[in-house]
Amino acid sequence: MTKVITYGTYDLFHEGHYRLLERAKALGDYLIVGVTTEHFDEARGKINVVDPIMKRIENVKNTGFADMIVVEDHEGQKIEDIQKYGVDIFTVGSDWVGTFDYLNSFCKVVYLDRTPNISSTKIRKDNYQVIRLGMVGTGRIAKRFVAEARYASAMEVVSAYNPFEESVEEFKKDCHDFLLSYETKDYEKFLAGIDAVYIASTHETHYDYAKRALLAGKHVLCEKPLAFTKAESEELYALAKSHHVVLMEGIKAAYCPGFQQLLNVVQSGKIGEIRDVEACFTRIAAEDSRERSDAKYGGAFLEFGGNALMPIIKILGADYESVSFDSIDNALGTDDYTKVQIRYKNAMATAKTGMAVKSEGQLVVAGTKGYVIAQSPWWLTQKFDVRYEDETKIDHYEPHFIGDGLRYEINEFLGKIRGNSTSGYKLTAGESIAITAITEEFVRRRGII
Ligand code: C2G
Repeated sequence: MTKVITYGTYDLFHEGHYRLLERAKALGDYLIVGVTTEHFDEARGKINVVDPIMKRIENVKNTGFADMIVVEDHEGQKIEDIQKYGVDIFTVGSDWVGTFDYLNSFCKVVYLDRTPNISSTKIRKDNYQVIRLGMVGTGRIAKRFVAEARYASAMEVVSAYNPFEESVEEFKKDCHDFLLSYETKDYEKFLAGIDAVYIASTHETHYDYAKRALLAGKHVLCEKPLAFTKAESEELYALAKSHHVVLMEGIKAAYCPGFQQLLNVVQSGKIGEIRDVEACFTRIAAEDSRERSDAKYGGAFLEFGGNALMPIIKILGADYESVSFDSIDNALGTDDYTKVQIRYKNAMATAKTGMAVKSEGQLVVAGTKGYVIAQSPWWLTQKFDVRYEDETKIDHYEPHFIGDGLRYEINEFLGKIRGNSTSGYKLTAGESIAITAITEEFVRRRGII
């Protein structure tokens, strides 16, 4: 009996998949099909998969070609499977020619011609209306956004808005290949040409730009801080709801797979009950940078508070008893360093932010049985440990991570727009509002508003 094996994601099952399986089966007597897990796909850079694994397995099963279905969840598994199941032929589509030649030492490798003009990517593009996205602000982060947006399925960055023409000119030099139009005067005109907006302008402008976009029926992905008051934040989420559009606060770490895994570990009971969360986010910005020289809206807390507060609110919730701030200010009166202390009934938390102070960007979650530590930069959560009283016992996690993290945030935004991920559990409206409530305490105490 000749045993054949093939692997794939089989997302949005199509004729190309069907024909591949049909020919794979014809190569022998017994066909094994490996279907990838979401986790494995994410690790190999496929972050746009739509169908859940059970549906993808069901679709393969329904072809009637597979005698056995296995789940592929890690690199190196192909060799294991080939040996375990005594496979004679490994086959895959011709888009992979060369990649799997190394399997020749274990069995025969056959590349089958790929069916032309059909792919999951194409179906996603055809089925989904391409989201036309406009960016507000053309600074550093906008540049990063454009670069990462290339990995998004069926989304195009089509325009940018910035009332400061010099900034637009500067930006054009770097990104003219990608952007079609620039608007420096009429925000409503800019909104008319897009479906969604990414707001990456200065802090104090976020609320107004977001509100006008929501009122115009546009989806909004807004950099932190979303707003300066809880009431404004609530108003924005209510507007998004009543206009049936998505509003998401761009706190990147919340959408990174490693951070989600860290939360799962924390919530699994492994480190017992949580008693302390400490998160730090610092950067030494140039003295003449906006972040340091804007006497009103500059400073460490307004820049990084959202990042450092996010894990605290995610882990300990919004039901705290008190919050206090302590800052070291510069000559302009903005904070170079701010520590936020939050007291809960049975836990406490510290968020440290620095704009002219450098410290270890770590996240430590302390529990009654052990602690989780994600070393710098914790917000990308590429590595973290669980440690215990017994220092010889360490559980090390190294979740897969690609790019600079923004692509996960963009992908979540698109998923929500298309209704594939509606729960928004990664950062809920309630959590985002709770972060704004603490920001409000800060800006009120310092007389910023
Ligand atoms: N395929 C094809 N014709 C198409 C599209 C896909 O023959 N028009 C083939 C692919 O070459 C692959 C199979 O269908 O053999 C499944 O395709 P995907 O779901 O895209 O999976 P892929 O990323 O190719 O997974 O471990 C996973 C494997 O390495 C390949």
